[in-house]
Amino acid sequence: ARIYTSPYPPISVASESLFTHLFSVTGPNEIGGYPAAHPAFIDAATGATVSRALLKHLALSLGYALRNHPQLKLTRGDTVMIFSPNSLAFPIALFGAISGGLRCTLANSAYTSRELEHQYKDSGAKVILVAEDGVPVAREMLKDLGLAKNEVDQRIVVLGNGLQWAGNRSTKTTADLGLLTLDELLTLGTLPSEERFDGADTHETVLLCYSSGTTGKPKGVMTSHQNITSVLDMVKLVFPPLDPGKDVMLGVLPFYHIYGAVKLLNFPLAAGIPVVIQTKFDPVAFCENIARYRVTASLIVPPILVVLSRHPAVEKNDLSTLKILFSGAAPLGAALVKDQECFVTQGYGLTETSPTTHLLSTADSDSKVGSIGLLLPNLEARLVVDGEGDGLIDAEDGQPGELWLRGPSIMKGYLNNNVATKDCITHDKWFKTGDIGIRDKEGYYYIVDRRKELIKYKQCPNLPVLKQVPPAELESVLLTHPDIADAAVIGVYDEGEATEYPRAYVVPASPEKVTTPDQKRAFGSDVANWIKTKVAQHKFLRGGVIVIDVIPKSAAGKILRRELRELAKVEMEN
Ligand code: 4UW
Repeated sequence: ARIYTSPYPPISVASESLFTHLFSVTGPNEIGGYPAAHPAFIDAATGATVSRALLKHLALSLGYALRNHPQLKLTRGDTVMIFSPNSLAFPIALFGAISGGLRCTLANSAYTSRELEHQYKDSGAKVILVAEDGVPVAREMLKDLGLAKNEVDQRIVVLGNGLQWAGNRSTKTTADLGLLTLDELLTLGTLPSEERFDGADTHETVLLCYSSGTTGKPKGVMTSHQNITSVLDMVKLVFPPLDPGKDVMLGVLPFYHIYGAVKLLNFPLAAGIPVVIQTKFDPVAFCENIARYRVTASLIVPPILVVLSRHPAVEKNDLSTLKILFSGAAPLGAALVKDQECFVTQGYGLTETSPTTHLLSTADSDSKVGSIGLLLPNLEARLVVDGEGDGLIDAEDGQPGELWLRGPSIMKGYLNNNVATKDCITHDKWFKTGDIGIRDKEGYYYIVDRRKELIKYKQCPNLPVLKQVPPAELESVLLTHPDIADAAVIGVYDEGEATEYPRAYVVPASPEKVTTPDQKRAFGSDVANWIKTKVAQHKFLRGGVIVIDVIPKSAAGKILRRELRELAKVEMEN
């Protein structure tokens, strides 16, 4: 085998819990290596600020309530779900649960109750910490699970916006819904110290993000304390130098996705950098916040850059403090990068790799445009051409192969799903990313293609993240439509918007009624409208619904998506 190692010196892997790693007292008035009074999170809209010391205190208070409130009484290893858009309350909820030795499963804040139900059930969550707007969805979900009304209400904690805890204690932040609230829970007491995870305990799961992997149905990715503490130390070594006194990050990507959860909630805390929290992407607010808070760095996804590169707000605001934009989660076009005035560099990773495995350092961002950079310390990589048979074949230098990775930040596996885990982690611990990569002579990696079928959709301009749309899920919904006999979904790429759109090919149940182009168009738009009542916004069939005679399938019954993609290409060209 041709095994590539990282060019960086190895770091020593921590053997303490994530909470201890981030929040232990390291000196007089110092938490986690930086001044306790230093801001940790700032609410962009109001300027309300939570210091490192206050965050620790609030976390230990929530940890106390989750463990001791008579209605909750959670014990170590229990799972709590966080269902909220970005707000100051999010880090309090996350680190509160973690301080009490609990696992957190983070749910997409746009989920419908049907989508939420799968994750709630599969993760075995016992309590849902939910933003006020999400309460009806949470209630509906718990009711659908068969819980009685009083049981439903006992499982819910309303998060509010967290502002009350950032200085303004007189503001009541949540309506009275007859439910437990974060504000109330934070007043009950404080854990004397966080739950300890030492030595082998650090392999216990702390985070359960849901990722669709290759098969469509979202799976719980078991991320351990050690997965996260090692990735934090690995990234810190390679990340451009940050100055805790000066640098400020703007956090706009959703915290529920692994990219936001680790790189915006954990990493800046570990590096002593405050994060200004913006609830959702909007180009005007984004630029105004950079100017107002003298932001020096932000994490983005490629479609954000597309919006910024043609938006007047960029000229109207003083963005001179901004030094670096980090892009990730999807391919970044070189032309787009060369257009920008600040450094745009990229990272690569997956939910399953906690997430960052590659980073392009700012020094190389000009000469290696388009590269995801070098392999982070402590990681090994292979590029496998044929990973199916007994005799694995590794790609020659400079040739494409499926990227396999090994190291301390690879997930433990998928929750409740050994089959899927075995499919992607080999007996000798290699994780198969499903992405096709190339490594150049100097050790820089490039992602050229994706083996997997997931559609990565970016809803411009309001939601910044590239969301995963699993075709298999949309297909199964389409097949419940009485007038549809068969269906297949693929992503069609729109270069201008830097996003894929989900497109469905459908076979009508009564094809004789759908023959003229007008009938086909009408049938397609009826289906596209119908799907809007069934799934979250980001899964709408924005790439269109096309009537087709038969869905191409392999002998084994697998949809031949490649053929559909070819078809789509021809259709787009005409
Ligand atoms: N170029 C091309 C990229 C890239 C990419 C990811 O939703 P998930 O599971 O996870 C993510 C994680 C993104 C991320 C992690 C760490 C990091 O530092 C960073 O940038 C600063 C971003 O999106 O989807 C994983 C899939 O997303 C694709 C790839 O197909 C991968 O399997 N992907 N990053 N730079 N494609």
